[in-house]
Amino acid sequence: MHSRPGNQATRKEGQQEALERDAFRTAKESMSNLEYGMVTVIQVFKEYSGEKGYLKKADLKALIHKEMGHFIKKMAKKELDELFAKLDQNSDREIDFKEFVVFMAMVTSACQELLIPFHDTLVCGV
Ligand SMILES: [Ca+2]
Repeated sequence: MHSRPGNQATRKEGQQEALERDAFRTAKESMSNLEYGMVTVIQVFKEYSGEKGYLKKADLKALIHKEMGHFIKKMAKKELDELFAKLDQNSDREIDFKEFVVFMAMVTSACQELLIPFHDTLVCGV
């Protein structure tokens, strides 16, 4: 069976992506905890923003509930609306990555002030 040029291109792209994933996986293993944390922030943003590249309010809500449950208590609709408006600095009803990073900085700063040593772990109760 002959493969079509389109299939070859797709296969080549798949191989390139696999190589990049392997290289990234190798790099990730040698990263510091801080670098690993930064990569995780990027990956989580991409996971929830998807192809569109920004967070709508429902995306932010899901991200907070699923990824930040130890740091942020469940929010009422009004609280989420207020948070979203505060984070959406250019008022386009989307949270882009730069706006998201500000949110990460706000939460991290709040947690740093409230860190409570607890056995071998640190517990943050925002
Ligand atoms: Ca925005």
